[in-house]
Amino acid sequence: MTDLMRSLDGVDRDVAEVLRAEARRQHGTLEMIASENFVSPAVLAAMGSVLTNKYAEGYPGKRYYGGCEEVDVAENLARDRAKALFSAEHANVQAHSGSQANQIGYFSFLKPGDTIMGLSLSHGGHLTHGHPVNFSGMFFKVVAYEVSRETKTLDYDALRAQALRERPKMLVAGASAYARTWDFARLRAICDEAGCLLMVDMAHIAGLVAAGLHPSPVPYADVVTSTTHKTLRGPRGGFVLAPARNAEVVDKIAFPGMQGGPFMHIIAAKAVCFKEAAGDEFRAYQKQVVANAQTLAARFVERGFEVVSGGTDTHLFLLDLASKDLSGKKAEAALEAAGITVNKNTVPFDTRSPFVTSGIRVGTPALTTRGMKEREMGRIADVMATVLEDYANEATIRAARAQTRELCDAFPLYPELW
Ligand code: DSN
Repeated sequence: MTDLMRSLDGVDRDVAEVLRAEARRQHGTLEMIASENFVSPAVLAAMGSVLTNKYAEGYPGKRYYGGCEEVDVAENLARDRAKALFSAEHANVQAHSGSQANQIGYFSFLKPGDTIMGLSLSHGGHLTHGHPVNFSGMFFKVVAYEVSRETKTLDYDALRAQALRERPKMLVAGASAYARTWDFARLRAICDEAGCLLMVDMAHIAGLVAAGLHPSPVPYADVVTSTTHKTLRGPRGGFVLAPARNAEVVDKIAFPGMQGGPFMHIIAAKAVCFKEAAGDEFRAYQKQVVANAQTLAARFVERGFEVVSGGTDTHLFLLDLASKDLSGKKAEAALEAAGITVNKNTVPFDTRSPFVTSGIRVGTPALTTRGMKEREMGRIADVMATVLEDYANEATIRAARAQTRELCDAFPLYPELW
């Protein structure tokens, strides 16, 4: 047990037990939610640090509070490392989350009532890209683009025609459930033709971009937003990158426009994450993430499942279970009982509601962090396929659970925290 856990135990055994139980759950299940990952002990240490005590509204060297000399060092490290990692002219590392990074991106350039054009949530987009129940859909007029019915991939010609017809003020690229490579150069050309701004939310693919395994949006976008906790494997939080010409407006909208005091402990942890992401080990990790996703997807295809768009270039893919007469909701529950955590997800042109869905989203960043490789992916795909084909059979689920437990024990996670 760590010293910090010992002191928590002394004060609040209830919460200490939640932390231990969650560490045991994370160890004992196969985490395949595409947006989740396991941070390093170094990132965890920075998050659970005395930097949480410090108010530091403003920016390094220009704060509204005294005593900021140490946290200034942390924020400068985070900013400089983010800029170097992504070859960006400017980085703002204060966004508390991906949603707030997107708020900063929008309000740096738009006024309420302006039109944005984003990928429909049910086609892989994100709530904050213009969904009616989200601030983005409440503040802005929204034109949603979709993937092609035939290929389930982006149709850039259709997207261009739509942008020229609708003339949005900003095109939003990026997704939370799209498995294929984005052509940012093409999007830039479309935006130039349509006279609109380009914002890229690279939250899902940030780790791949950092490792050079997905084209970077930085040379093309007016603003790039991201989280730090998905493929990038850092603390829960956000950041914004921009060309120098947009640095001032982005910083002003981040603070005082959108947020108050930055989370300095999280900013320090972001600095650690950016340092880790610049190393050779991280690049090898990201290559394995993609190889693992491709191995899993290929095995599902072999087993007769429909992988949306036929495969993946990234860390995730969608399984369309409609032909198996199975909803995403049932699939998620059956897999959970077998020790595999995924999320139900709509598939493009889904006929079921978002609470039921026809698909599940499958991702490999977390399993790859545990050290699992192609061999384990083949085994996991077989376990999953067997569960999905026989989800009502308790004996099948029990046998699958035994296999997933064995796999988990072979790749221990945070053993010092249980
Ligand atoms: N909800 C996250 C995801 O799971 O992709 C994105 O914010």
